[in-house]
Amino acid sequence: MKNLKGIFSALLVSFNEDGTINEKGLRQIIRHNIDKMKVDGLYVGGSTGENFMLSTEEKKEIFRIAKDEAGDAIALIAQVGSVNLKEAVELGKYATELGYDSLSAVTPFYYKFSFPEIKNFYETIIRETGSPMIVYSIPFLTGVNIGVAQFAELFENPKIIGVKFTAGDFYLLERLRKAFPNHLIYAGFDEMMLPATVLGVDGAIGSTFNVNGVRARQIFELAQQGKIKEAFEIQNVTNDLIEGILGNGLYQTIKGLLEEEGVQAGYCREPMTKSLTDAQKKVVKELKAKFL
Ligand code: HMN
Repeated sequence: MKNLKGIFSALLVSFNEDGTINEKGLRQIIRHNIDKMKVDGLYVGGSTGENFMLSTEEKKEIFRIAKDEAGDAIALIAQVGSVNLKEAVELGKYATELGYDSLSAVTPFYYKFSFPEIKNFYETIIRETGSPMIVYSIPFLTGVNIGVAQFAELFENPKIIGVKFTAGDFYLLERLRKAFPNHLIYAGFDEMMLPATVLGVDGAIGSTFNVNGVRARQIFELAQQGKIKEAFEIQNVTNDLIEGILGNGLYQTIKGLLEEEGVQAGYCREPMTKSLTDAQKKVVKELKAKFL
């Protein structure tokens, strides 16, 4: 298994206007991340990949294209979580056969699953695939909160190697770091990367790294070296960019910025708004001029 620490872009997917996958564009996004953003790895099939709006076959196609384009150049994590456990297992087997370095799965959502049900969800995917697993915890979208005691239960399974922590609860993050010094913890909010790094995360997984990966690495490495003032300055610039992105439509704007960089990032998938208005395109140009 590759080193799974460091900076991981949550991979965007390029779609054509009719919603089909634009393979050429997807390959260009992957190359941009490897060649220009110099990321350590890709998180494939996450929220940023518009994953929860796709069919099983489309998810597989994206896993296949990403592995084919990236090869062994960087680490690859496949997000296979779904409320359909059978689908999660099928995707997990597929990504494992392709040679992904780890699986990850969002906590099952929509229904109010009990913790034993959530635990069984992870145990089943691991048993069926034999792959390592990173829990994807994103309470603000799933409504699922996992505390220290529950993580301790999950981590009893040696195949559960870490957590992608997309939350702003820094008390919980500090408690997790202290309780589990040997598990991988990833920061999931790019705008809070500096405080998360100070608290000792092993890496970060972010959507904005597709266009801001170089600054993200600087924040991460400076903070690890204790150069907080320098890291803070770069986080400030980064957050000016992120504020602009969030105010203009998250994934559409990152795609717009990639298009400005010559990458065919394409459309978003409905029910998300497919593309930017002229006024939003103007904001993209301003963000590009200021931050890229
Ligand atoms: C994913 O699954 O793709 C991840 O959630 C990526 C990452 O955690 C992003 N979260 C979401 O988009 C929900 C963040 O990078 C986020 O986009 C960024 O911090 C802006 O808020």
